Amino acid sequence: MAQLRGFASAAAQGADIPEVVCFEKQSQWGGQWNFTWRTGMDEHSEPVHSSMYRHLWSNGPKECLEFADYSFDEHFGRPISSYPPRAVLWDYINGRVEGTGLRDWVRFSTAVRTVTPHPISGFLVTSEHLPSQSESTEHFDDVVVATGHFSFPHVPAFEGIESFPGPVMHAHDFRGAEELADKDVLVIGSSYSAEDIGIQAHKLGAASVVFSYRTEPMGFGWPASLEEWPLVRRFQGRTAYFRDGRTRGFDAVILATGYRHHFPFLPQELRLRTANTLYPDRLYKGVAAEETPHLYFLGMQDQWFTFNMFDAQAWLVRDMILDRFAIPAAEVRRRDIQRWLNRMHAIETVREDVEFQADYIRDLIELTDYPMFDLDAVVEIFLEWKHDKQADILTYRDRCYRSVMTQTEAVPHHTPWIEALDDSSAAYLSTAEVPVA
Ligand code: FAD
Ligand code: NA7
Repeated sequence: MAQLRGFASAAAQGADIPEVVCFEKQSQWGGQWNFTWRTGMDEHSEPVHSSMYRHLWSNGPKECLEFADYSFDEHFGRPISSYPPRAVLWDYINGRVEGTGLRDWVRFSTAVRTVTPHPISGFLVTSEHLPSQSESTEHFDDVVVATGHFSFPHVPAFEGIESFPGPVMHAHDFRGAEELADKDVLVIGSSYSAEDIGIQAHKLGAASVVFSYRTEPMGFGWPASLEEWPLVRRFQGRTAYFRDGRTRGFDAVILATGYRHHFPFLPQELRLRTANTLYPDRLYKGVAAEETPHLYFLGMQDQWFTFNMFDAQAWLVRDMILDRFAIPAAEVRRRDIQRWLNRMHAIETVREDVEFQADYIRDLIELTDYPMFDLDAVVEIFLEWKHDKQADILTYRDRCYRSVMTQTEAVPHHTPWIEALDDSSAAYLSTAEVPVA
């Protein structure tokens, strides 16, 4: 959606843009934010893309992801809270592009099957229109891969887990915590998914949650029924045996063990191979395949920033495709990539981590006409957010921040997050009307 918007914005300023075709395997746009009740396979027997769950709310302040060319004020017409539920964020990203004609550029319900370098130039792209099962192969000069990297789960095995009698699922298949009420839940992993699924389970009445960490505990001040234990060594029936010698019985196991960058439609040599990191190697400016001209990737980084970072990337990729930005020689590209990798490897603090991504985005925006915004102010919001979570993991979503785009102060949601069970857009937006100052 960022890439489409980037091209549309150049066209609106009179640029001659190429034909743009977007293949989207779902019948709606919005990627992860396009929630589905399905797990496993979709209606066309394709792997389900979205990993989001019914009661997911933004896990970071919306002030950190706001588009620089389309503010929350512009979309909602009044201040809203800082942590909207997913339906409200979908509405925001949809609002920027809906009604602008961009849907005509998208072939919905169409999955890309293969992308093959053409012997002379460009790529041959084979796609399948899923409802009709009709396949077509077309030539494109440039290919932008924007398929996300939180859809194909990383699912490690644990000795004896096959004897566990209750539900065992990866976070990708988690759709809601209702069934965890009164249950003793084991969540393996110690990152965003573990944290949020654990507190969702608590919110919806789980009797207890044990988080099991491999490297580091998350270290929040958890309520009494939530605890962090070291890694599980093995299971025997419903009993888990932990590294520190403790044992405990559970009713459900959730593997919040992360995702894999997975590009089944690319030939082996074109696939991006990386862990979930701030600067995947072999991407010039974090977007252009180092060894394959005209192949680009968006959003492949580990993410503090999201929507506005995708914009910064999309605008630069657009300008690379339009030849407004000349991609330099191989040695220059390698030096630039290496400089970022060296800096990433030297990161020691959370502040340095966030500042790294802010500086990366600044570097991109300075190369295009995407509106520059106060990235330093956003870094401070991220650090405040970290602090708020540390202070109270159950109330951080009730905090409010000021937009760096419009200076509008968010307003508290009518219901504290822990009590808010109806997170539909209608319920969320049913607050008293407060006009934007
Ligand atoms: P995606 O949103 O994953 O979109 C990729 C698109 O590519 C999908 O529409 C998919 O159908 C399509 N596609 C994939 N393969 C093919 C194919 N072969 N052919 C055609 N189409 C294909 N970010 C935040 O800012 N705040 C949050 O609170 C937040 N919470 C998150 C919670 C969860 C559980 C997850 C998984 C992610 C969360 N994120 C959050 C990060 C989220 O991934 C980004 O906000 C954003 O969705 C990434 O956008 P994307 O376009 O890169 O990828
Ligand atoms: P992340 O952030 O990639 O984290 C994956 C977690 O899984 C991390 O704590 C890992 O531990 C842990 N992990 C991975 N493999 C194992 C094994 N074998 N055993 C135990 N623990 C393991 O993924 P998330 O799903 O939390 O977050 C991804 C996005 O989804 C994020 O942007 C959110 O907004 C939603 P480690 O610390 O590496 O030892």
